[in-house]
Amino acid sequence: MLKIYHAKNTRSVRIVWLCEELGIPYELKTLNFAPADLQSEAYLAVHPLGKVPSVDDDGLILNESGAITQYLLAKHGRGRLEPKPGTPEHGHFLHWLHFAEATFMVPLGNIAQHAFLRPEADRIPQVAAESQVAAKKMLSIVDRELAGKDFICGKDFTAADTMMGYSLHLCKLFGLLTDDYPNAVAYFARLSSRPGFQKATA
Ligand SMILES: N[C@@H](CCC(=O)N[C@@H](CS)C(=O)NCC(=O)O)C(=O)O
Repeated sequence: MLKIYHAKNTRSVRIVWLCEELGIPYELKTLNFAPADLQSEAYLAVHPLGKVPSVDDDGLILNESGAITQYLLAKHGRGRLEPKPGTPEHGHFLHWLHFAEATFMVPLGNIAQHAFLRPEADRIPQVAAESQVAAKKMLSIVDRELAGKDFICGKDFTAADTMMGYSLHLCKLFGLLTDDYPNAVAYFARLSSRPGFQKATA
């Protein structure tokens, strides 16, 4: 059975949520978000940098939330949660799936490090401040994209939403998801009411 290496409120939320949406059976390997677990010899054999998520699918070990998402869709999706590959709609879907991690998570990761995670002496306030500005700019872009839409790719919920939903979950935790972004606020309310999201963030 698929094993998911998960820590609370981390990017592994995306994978647990996707499995819930697709009905993929999985075994959760829950780690504490702390060096004792992430940097243990046993976990470094699964992820050489000691990050989450990772999955072990009958011996195939994968890291990277976007790659795991695409792998699980290809293996179990049967056309669900993505537009037909090769169509313009699929190109759009891939754009938002990857934007959620490759672009949006850059300032959000810096805010996490420089406002919360690092010991106070190691935080650089300017990095946190500049990252807030960058994250707000990205939120504006997402907000504009969502005008008149229920989900990031249109009327249908897709795996781009499980990727993006985690980024917005962090925005909410960091106090960035304000009424300045009404479409994003409504979208996140739609996403976070889904049972799969609730199970993944419990
Ligand atoms: N690009 C990777 C990023 C993975 C990542 O940075 N995960 C964070 C948790 S959200 C982590 O494990 N950080 C622990 C550390 O850097 O020590 C992905 O999308 O899976």
